[in-house]
Amino acid sequence: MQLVIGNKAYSTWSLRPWLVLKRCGAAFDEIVVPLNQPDTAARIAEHSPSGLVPALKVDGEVVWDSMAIAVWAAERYPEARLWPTDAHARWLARSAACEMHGGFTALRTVCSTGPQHWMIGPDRATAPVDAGLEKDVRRLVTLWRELRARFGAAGPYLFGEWSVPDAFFTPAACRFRHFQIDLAAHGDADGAAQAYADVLLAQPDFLQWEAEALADAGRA
Ligand SMILES: N[C@@H](CCC(=O)N[C@@H](CS)C(=O)NCC(=O)O)C(=O)O
Repeated sequence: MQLVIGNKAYSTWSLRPWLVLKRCGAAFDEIVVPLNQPDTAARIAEHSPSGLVPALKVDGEVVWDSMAIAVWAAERYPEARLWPTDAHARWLARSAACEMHGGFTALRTVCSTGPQHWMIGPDRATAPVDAGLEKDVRRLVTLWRELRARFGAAGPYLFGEWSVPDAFFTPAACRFRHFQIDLAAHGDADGAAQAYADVLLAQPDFLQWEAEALADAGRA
């Protein structure tokens, strides 16, 4: 089984299924395609029908798109409990992960970096907080606070134990940290959303990704 990903310093989409597969204890090799290079598109096209990474090569098929890989993994590794076991929690976990997967365009465009910079590691920057970014940050803060308050009793993650939404929200936590977004200024009155973001950024698999990203980028 091979996971085709972009280089770890840049590819937040690749981070998500990588975290999911790690959580499953899956044995997989990485095929890393450096992004922002003249031959990037051609190299991705060797593996992925969509022309995008991530893609998972398994059992003679290619499963592409980060969410499709997470869904595949939940089927293949049911013992990993990638979605919450409680039905109501599971419905909302899927809604939250899909909302992140398909939305938050302002967050992803305003809080974005050029090819010489990345959101992993100690670098910090600022972003202009326009109306679109304000709306996205406030929505994420609200969502995280509500789900943590309702389902978070069993652990520090969004639904208590780690589940797929945590993979999909880890890049948002990276953006908040890198661009120094003060969640308290966007509705996080008692710091519950910030505490959740901190948990995502301290998760051991994420720390491994971050260390490898910095090493790849010559910053270790
Ligand atoms: N919806 C896709 C988005 C994937 C995506 O946009 N990947 C970017 C890299 S992070 C990509 O492959 N870009 C092509 C390129 O850089 O040439 C997913 O969830 O997997």
